[in-house]
Amino acid sequence: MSNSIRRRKIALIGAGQIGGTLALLCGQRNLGDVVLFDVVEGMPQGKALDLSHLAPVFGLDFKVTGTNNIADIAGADVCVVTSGLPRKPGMSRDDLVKTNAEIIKKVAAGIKEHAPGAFVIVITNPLDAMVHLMQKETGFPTSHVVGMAGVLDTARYQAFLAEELNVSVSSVSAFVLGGHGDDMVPVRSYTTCNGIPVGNLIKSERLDAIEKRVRGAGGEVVALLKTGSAFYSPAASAIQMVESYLFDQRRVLAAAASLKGEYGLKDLYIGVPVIIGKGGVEKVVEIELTESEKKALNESAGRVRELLAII
Ligand code: TXD
Repeated sequence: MSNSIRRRKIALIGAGQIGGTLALLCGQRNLGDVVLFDVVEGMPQGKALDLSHLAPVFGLDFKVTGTNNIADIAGADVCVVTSGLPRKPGMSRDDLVKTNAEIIKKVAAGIKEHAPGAFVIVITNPLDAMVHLMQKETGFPTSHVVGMAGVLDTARYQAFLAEELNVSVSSVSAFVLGGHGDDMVPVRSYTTCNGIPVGNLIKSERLDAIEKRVRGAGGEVVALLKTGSAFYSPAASAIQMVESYLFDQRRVLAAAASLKGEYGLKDLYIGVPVIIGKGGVEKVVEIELTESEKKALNESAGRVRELLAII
């Protein structure tokens, strides 16, 4: 019986801006072999070939293939789904719902057929509705279908706070919960600078402005790029979730998870603190929220339900 560890297989469904960046990060962090799938003829194959030329430069021995055949994801341990259209300036994430819902249904059928044991991380917007749809369409356990947004929104909150305090980003611990939309909930009461509550360090009106910028950070990048949305930070955020699963790290991360009564919400995917380990989303962590935070989370849940009604 060989005791060598089987190399993991990571399927990236969507080989666009985020998908391509994910492939690079998977290689750089030696997470396993990568399959890039996309419907655009030749594009995933071109990115895979380019990445195979990068490998020797950094001494990376990861196999990366590009394909237009969904069957090539067979046996993937992890599927990261970015398939769909990104926003253009002036568009809301919600404007994507109908188009991307159809794409997610197609992708879900492919994952269900070819990678039934995979841990599925959905990135496609509008995130909370798309991850809910992915779980319904695949029928996978809710532990194995999760949405990436909270890690990104939390990182944006950390970045702005670290800049404000002129400290290392590693000294800021934060949480952003709720839907991945303008109503997301930066949880100030659990946000600290090395254990010191940020409310003790930054004036309330400055924190209000920073939290408003967090809610609008995606749109700020879209307005500057004009031809797409953020991709480096979303990719990095998803990699943190992939690693927590593959290496059974049991990190506590903000992620769009299925609620079954936690926070008074059920049959809904929304951003909450979760523990991700080898069992996928192993636990939803319930934290005490202030009355205003509870109200904001419920309002955010209401927005997600409105999106689900459209689908
Ligand atoms: O935090 C978050 N969750 C968000 C998510 C952060 C940033 C971006 N957010 C959303 O991710 C964005 O609004 C989009 O819905 C997705 C992907 O963003 P990306 O910037 O990677 O978009 P691209 O570059 O357009 O890539 C999408 C690819 C593109 O190459 C299409 O050809 C492909 O998706 N696509 C498909 N792939 C597979 N299968 C099907 N059916 C398909 N349809 C399109």
